[in-house]
Formats: sequence, structure tokens, C-alpha cells
Amino acid sequence: MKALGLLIVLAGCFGGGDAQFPRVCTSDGALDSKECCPVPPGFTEPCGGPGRGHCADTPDPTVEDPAWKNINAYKVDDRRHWPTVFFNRTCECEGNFSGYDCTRCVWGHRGPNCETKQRPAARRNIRNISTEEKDKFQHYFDRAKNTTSDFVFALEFKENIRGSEDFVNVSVYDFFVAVHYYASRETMPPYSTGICGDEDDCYLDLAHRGAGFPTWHRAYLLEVERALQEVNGDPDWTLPYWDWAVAEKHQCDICTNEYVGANDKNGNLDSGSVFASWRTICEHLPPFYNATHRNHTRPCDVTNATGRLKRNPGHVDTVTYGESLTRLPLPTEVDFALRFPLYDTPPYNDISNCSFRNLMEGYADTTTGKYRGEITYANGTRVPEAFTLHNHVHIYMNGTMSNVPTAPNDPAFFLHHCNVDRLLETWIRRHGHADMFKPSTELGYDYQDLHGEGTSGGESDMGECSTPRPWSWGVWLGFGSAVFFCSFGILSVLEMCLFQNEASLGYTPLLR
Ligand SMILES: *[C@@H]1O[C@H](CO)[C@@H](O)[C@H](O)[C@H]1NC(C)=O
Ligand SMILES: *[C@@H]1O[C@H](CO)[C@@H](O)[C@H](O)[C@H]1NC(C)=O
Ligand SMILES: *[C@@H]1O[C@H](CO)[C@@H](O)[C@H](O)[C@H]1NC(C)=O
Ligand SMILES: *[C@@H]1O[C@H](CO)[C@@H](O)[C@H](O)[C@H]1NC(C)=O
Ligand SMILES: *[C@@H]1O[C@H](CO)[C@@H](O)[C@H](O)[C@H]1NC(C)=O
Ligand SMILES: *[C@@H]1O[C@H](CO)[C@@H](O)[C@H](O)[C@H]1NC(C)=O
Ligand SMILES: *[C@@H]1O[C@H](CO)[C@@H](O)[C@H](O)[C@H]1NC(C)=O
Ligand SMILES: *[C@@H]1O[C@H](CO)[C@@H](O)[C@H](O)[C@H]1NC(C)=O
Ligand SMILES: *[C@@H]1O[C@H](CO)[C@@H](O)[C@H](O)[C@H]1NC(C)=O
Ligand SMILES: *[C@@H]1O[C@H](CO)[C@@H](O)[C@H](O)[C@H]1NC(C)=O
Ligand SMILES: [Cu+2]
Repeated sequence: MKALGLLIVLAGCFGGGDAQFPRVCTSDGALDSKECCPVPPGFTEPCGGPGRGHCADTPDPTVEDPAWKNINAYKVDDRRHWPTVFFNRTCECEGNFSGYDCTRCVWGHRGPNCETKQRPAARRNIRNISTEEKDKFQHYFDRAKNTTSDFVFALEFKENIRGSEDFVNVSVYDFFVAVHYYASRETMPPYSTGICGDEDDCYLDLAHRGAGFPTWHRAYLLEVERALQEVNGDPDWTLPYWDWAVAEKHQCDICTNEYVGANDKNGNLDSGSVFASWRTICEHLPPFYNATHRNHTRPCDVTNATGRLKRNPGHVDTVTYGESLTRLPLPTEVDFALRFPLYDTPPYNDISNCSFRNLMEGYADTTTGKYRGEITYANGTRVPEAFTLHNHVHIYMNGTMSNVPTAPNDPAFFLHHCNVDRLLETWIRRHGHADMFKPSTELGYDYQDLHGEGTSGGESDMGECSTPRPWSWGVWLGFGSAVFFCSFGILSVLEMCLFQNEASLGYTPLLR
């Protein structure tokens, strides 16, 4: 069951696009037979043959989440029976091999037979890398933006796919933008049973507002990092991180042409930035099929650019968001979140209280530890909804980064999320949760430094969540239910099974 669960989660993550598949598997023949078992270059058998991989039936995991039982759209969502809605035979890799054709190694492994465990490569603070490394950062991303990916994207949902002609090329970079978009925003099936327009009926986010948020993005970054290494022929390159909690004057200190680009007062990037010429994708709401059938939508057309990058750090609307969003989160807020020993708490979404995950993701107040929605008092005083840490940074950037589903269009996204992952790693090591999550060193990477390394003290204040007694058993309840749900395949909680030690990440047939 656990393996099945992982399949769902990982497939939901990376296979889960509007059908993004290896180009070799989108020929009419492969689509008809529902078989994606390529013969790798230089081999004679599908999936490489004995010792490397073989073609095997792919079980239909049928993802069910009680939270979605009333969401009609999900009943016909391609992701529900992923990937068997497209392919029911895929490569099952052996040993430490992985990838859709078993030519890659599972994360953290190297060598011709993937037999060697790799020495963890340090992800470095972008503010502390050489000029040459900064240049690499820009040009590596730029090359990914204009190199065609081995994966193609569908322009239609499964229901309407006629054949290979419905799949289009996409750049290595935009592939990842679209994957993130589909996982989080593109939710309308071809025949929704409800009218889209009511947000709740359309919003089926597999990557945010839930227990899977930190680990989904961890896996995502690993894939992005690998793709950048491959496209630039530099297997030792690592993603840098942006430690926004210690940014100069608590403002965007990477918003210069040396890093992600300077901007003017209208939020347009400076022409001296490498990224000024970039075009975004998927920024428009999915179009309805036509004016009368508003419950029909089309997937994002990845070939149709939607605009340029926008960024205007700190220039947020303070009435909507509050004054604190005009600067970056403070180190004390990070310290606060890292104290919470519970990974997540029921109901495992944006209203979870006293949850490390929800604090880190940013729906919980960093003084109380609790979810805080917008409040309007009788006297008219309005307290904005809490957007903290991860969410805070997205909104603060005021532009492409501020709409989470399409935020990866901005390369700053990866520097931001790399730091979020660094904070996850800090938490895993601090609270001794390596039994629950694979530490990054097992996945082949490490961080130059973790948050607050070498410091201690002040560990006791957990705001309103401090009340010690209920949570002493709550800890066990939290983990106990995680294990329970992992075993019984309930998705929203199950996503946190990702990176559990006993679970292999080499399972997703279509990508790794
Ligand atoms: C896989 O799909 C093909 C094509 O629809 C079908 O003929 C076959 O029975 C399916 N196999 C399994 C194991 O479901
Ligand atoms: C897989 O990697 C491990 C090291 O993590 C190694 O001990 C093992 O022998 C490898 N397996 C194969 C089949 O190469
Ligand atoms: C930053 O880089 C310098 C020089 O490369 C190095 O001496 C220093 O230790 C680095 N700082 C950290 C925190 O690693
Ligand atoms: C898509 O990319 C592949 C590989 O670069 C290329 O062979 C193919 O012609 C491209 N297809 C289109 C429609 O551009
Ligand atoms: C889609 O919308 C049309 C027009 O509003 C309606 O007649 C039809 O029943 C809807 N289809 C579904 C599956 O809900
Ligand atoms: C809209 O699409 C539906 C379903 O394909 C079709 O029946 C209807 O005639 C279309 N309406 C218009 C105005 O094109
Ligand atoms: C590109 O997207 C815009 C806005 O959604 C749309 O109006 C236009 O028709 C699209 N162009 C193509 C070629 O699909
Ligand atoms: C979270 O805490 C608030 C304030 O104490 C409480 O009103 C709310 O019911 C709690 N929510 C959950 C899901 O426990
Ligand atoms: C409005 O009411 C809230 C809650 O009672 C209080 O905290 C706030 O200070 C009041 N604001 C004004 C302007 O009176
Ligand atoms: C950016 O800031 C402007 C003005 O401060 C505000 O109106 C707008 O909503 C903000 N945009 C985003 C995407 O946050
Ligand atoms: Cu995200």
C-alpha cells in the first residue's frame, strides 16, 4: 500500500501535468496501447532489460481524498487515476536505476550502475557565491528556458486527446512551470459536474495547503536541479538558496541584475537583466470552451506566452495585506516556526493550528502558531489574513511570484523555495525526524549552513500552542495518524509519506 501511495504522490507531482510525458511515449501507437516502456538509446530491450529495468503493469492507484468528496470536478480529473488514465504499462527500474526508461539513478546515487552513494553537494547561499557562480546561475537558467525538454505537454485533457498531435514541445524550464501549475491550479476537467467560478469547486491543489507542501516542493526542486545539471552538462552544480530572513534591511537584496534582476517602479525588469526577455506561461485563468459551456475549460497552452516577469518587492497593498508584508519575514519568525515539533495537525490544510508545516507554508500567525483568517471588528477595524514565511515572501515580491500556481515563471521562485527546503531540513535535523523523512544527505545534497546553526535557547515559546499537556500525546497522534493514513492511502495526509526512510523515491515510473 505504501508503494502505491508513493506512486500517487510522485505521479501527482511530476507525472501529474496536463499529461506531460516523455516525447517517445506520445506517439499514436504508444497512446493507443497505453504503454510507455521505451528502449533506451544504446540498448535493445524496453527499459534496458534485466538488471536495469523491465516493462510492468502500472496499478491504478485511484486517489481519493475525503476533503474532495463533494468536489465534482475531481470525479473527472485526469489526476485521479494517474497515470493509468494515460499509461497502464511503464518501466519498473531495478537496483538504483530510475527514470522513465531506467537510464537515470535514484537521487543521491552516481556511477555507470548507480552503485555509488554520492557525496552530498552543498547548496549555497546565493549572497555568498563567486561572481562566476552568479553568472552560472543566470546562464544555466537561461539555457533551460530555451532548450527543448524531452517531455511534451498535452493541449487537451485525456477525454479530448486524439493523438500525438495534441502534444506540444516545451522548454526544460517551462516544463517545470507547467507541472507546478497543473498540480496546484489547473483543476477543471473537461466535463465538470459543477460550475467553475465557485473557487471551492475548482481548487484541487496537490502541492499547497496541505501536509505534502514541504515534501512536494523538495521533490520538485530535486527534479529542477537535475534538469539544470543535465541541460548545462554540469552534474555537480547545485541550486543556490536565498536566505530572505537575513536580507539587507529586510528588503529584496537579490533584486539586482547581479542576481534575479532589478525592476522599475512599475514592476518591469531592468533591460540589463538576463531575465528581462523571459516570457511567462499559464498566467491566464484556464479559458472556458465557449461562452455557454462555462464548465468546460482547456488546459494551459504552454506554447502561448502570457507576459513578462513582473516584480515590485515590498509594494503590496497594505490595506489588504498589512504593513508587515512591505518587508521580508524576520529571523524571529523563522525561529518560532522551527520550534514546533509536530510536522502537521488535523485537518492538514491551511487552517491547521500548531503545525510546523502550516507555519512554514504561511497560513499560521508567527506569534500564536494558529491559523488566522481575516477579521473585521464591529468598529470597522480590519485585521488581514495571516500570510507568513513562505506565503509572505511570495506576496512581498508583488508580481509574478505573488500568484503561487504560476510563481515558478520567476527564477526567484527557486531561490526562495530552496530556502524553504533548507528550513525543512533544519527542522528535520533539529527534531530528530530522520526516521520520518529522508535527510537531504540521503538524497545527494546538503546546505552550506542551516538556519540558526550553532545557536540554541529560546526554544520554549510556542505561543498559544505552548500548553504542554495536550500536545505530549498529540505528538504521537500526529505521527500515528500519518503512518495510518500512509498505509491506507488517503491523499492529503499521505503526501507526507514522501521521503519516509523506508519508502523508495525510485518508484515513479514516468520520471524517475
Ligand atoms: C491497459 O490499457 C489497454 C488499452 O486500453 C488495455 O487493452 C489493457 O487491458 C490495459 N491493461 C491493464 C492491465 O489494465
Ligand atoms: C544501491 O546503492 C547502495 C548505496 O546507497 C549500494 O549499497 C547498493 O549496492 C546499490 N545497489 C545496486 C544494485 O547497485
Ligand atoms: C562565504 O564565502 C566565503 C568565501 O567564499 C567563506 O570564507 C565564508 O565562510 C562563507 N560564509 C559562510 C557562511 O559559509
Ligand atoms: C519538438 O522537439 C523535438 C526535439 O527537439 C523535435 O524533433 C521536433 O521536431 C519538435 N516538434 C515541433 C512540432 O517543433
Ligand atoms: C455544463 O454546462 C451546461 C450549460 O450550463 C449544462 O447544460 C451542462 O449540463 C453542464 N455539464 C455538466 C457535466 O455539468
Ligand atoms: C459550446 O460547446 C458545447 C459543447 O461542445 C456545444 O454544444 C455548444 O454548441 C457550444 N456553444 C457555442 C456557442 O459554441
Ligand atoms: C493565447 O492566449 C490568449 C489569451 O488567453 C488567447 O486570446 C489567444 O487566442 C491564444 N493564442 C493562441 C494561438 O492560442
Ligand atoms: C485553531 O485555533 C483557533 C483559536 O484558538 C480555534 O478557534 C480553531 O477552532 C482552531 N482550529 C482547529 C482546526 O483546531
Ligand atoms: C476595534 O476593535 C478591536 C477589537 O475589539 C480593537 O482591538 C481595536 O483597537 C478597535 N479599533 C479602534 C480604532 O477602535
Ligand atoms: C502590487 O502592489 C500594488 C500596489 O501597491 C497592488 O495594488 C497590487 O495588488 C500588488 N500586486 C500583487 C500581485 O501583489
Ligand atoms: Cu508551490
